[in-house]
Amino acid sequence: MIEVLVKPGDTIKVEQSLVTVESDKASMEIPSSSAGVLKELKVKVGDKLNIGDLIAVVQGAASAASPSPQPSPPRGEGATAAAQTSSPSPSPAPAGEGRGEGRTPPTAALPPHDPSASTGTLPHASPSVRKFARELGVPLEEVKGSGPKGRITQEDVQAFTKSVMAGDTRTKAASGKAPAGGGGEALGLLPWPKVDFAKFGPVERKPLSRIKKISGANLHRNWVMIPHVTNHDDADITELEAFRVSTNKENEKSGVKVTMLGFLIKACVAALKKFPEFNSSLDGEELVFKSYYHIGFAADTPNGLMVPVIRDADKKGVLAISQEMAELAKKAREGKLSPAEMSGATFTISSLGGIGGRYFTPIINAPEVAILGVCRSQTEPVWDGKQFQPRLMLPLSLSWDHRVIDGASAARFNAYLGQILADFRRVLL
Ligand code: CAO
Repeated sequence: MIEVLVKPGDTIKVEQSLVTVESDKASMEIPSSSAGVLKELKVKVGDKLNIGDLIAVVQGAASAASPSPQPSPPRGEGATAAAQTSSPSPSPAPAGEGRGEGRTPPTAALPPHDPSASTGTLPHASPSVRKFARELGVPLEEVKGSGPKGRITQEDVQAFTKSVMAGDTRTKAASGKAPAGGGGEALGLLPWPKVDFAKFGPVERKPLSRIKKISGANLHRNWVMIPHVTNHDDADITELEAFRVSTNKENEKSGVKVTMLGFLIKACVAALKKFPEFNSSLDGEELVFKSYYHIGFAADTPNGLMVPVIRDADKKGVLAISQEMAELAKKAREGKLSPAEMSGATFTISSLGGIGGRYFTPIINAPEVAILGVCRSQTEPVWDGKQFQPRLMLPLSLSWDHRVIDGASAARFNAYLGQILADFRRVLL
């Protein structure tokens, strides 16, 4: 068995492929003979399967009228494995799901499966045709079957592909109905390559976390829709770091620790005030300038990236900002942030300073128009006109929306930010 296509908790349809098996001559998918919620998988990648082996336990099962379907011959020949779902099972059932009470309901009395019915069932096609369609990125539910009872054949899939390539047919995805973060067909791109990774070595499949799914879709949209440019610069934070260290010593008892990010938030507010277009949003052909300064900061959590927001950062001191940041970062890591605590940002900072690196190209958090990426500071030789001086330099990477901001403004923003970080008294001016 080389691939598992379902997981416990999935709602399974009749004829839906459960696993892929491979013999030395061909690979093929094994379809489910029952519909219902998948309770338990009885097999794992690497197992050897024989005809009649139990693959999965399906609860609330409604099965096809025919006994467990034998898979159609694969492309290639000599299939050696077949399998069945929770219907007649030679294998021991799990505790509480044995053949007596508590077992998944028998399926024989349920109405026969009508393959031509469109509701609740997959398009009528053999596993090998479904695999073929998946490799090409063809949405089978949009293909008209020419076989008996509307069965979709390999020729139907080929004809559909030709028709799409010739521009005679548009897939639903290409008509703008693609799910967020879905295939590239909507952009007229080739389908995503479908690779059987297990052919090249052992693999493990894990579902994306909920946060990764949500943030991924947002990042993808922002990256595709915003013309990004990133300016890199360095700020001399030698004095500021010394001040930070002494502040932390003085405040040791208060329990509030100030990191460079606290100063950066404050410094960015000053730069946003001087360059208001960085604190704006694009709305059609208008720019919305905001008179408030809510700063988002990217927080790395076990479940993925989150962006809590420090509200009214212009009205708060660095100590208060640092304390709030620590609380919000803790909440983010515990998955306890409320939507309100993650909304309304006018500008975002993504700091990898605690981790490392030199520069990167952060993706703008729409509908904001700029984001500052910060990496780890390091002591570097800086020429002062007479000699090299050891200075602590902070790498800055500012990504900005070229529809709203020009390169010159971005360079000025970074330069001003650098001046503030080099001498924080400028914030008072
Ligand atoms: N240069 C050198 N050291 C730095 C630094 C910098 N720019 N920024 C932070 N540090 C140091 C801190 O001083 C601290 O040192 P000590 O432990 O010796 O006191 C250490 O690095 C850890 O800092 P921190 O990361 O805990 O605190 P922070 O305020 O800098 O950042 C937070 C807080 C929540 C932003 C951070 O923990 C985090 O999650 N960063 C990742 C953000 C991210 O994933 N961005 C990528 C987004 S795109 O995928």
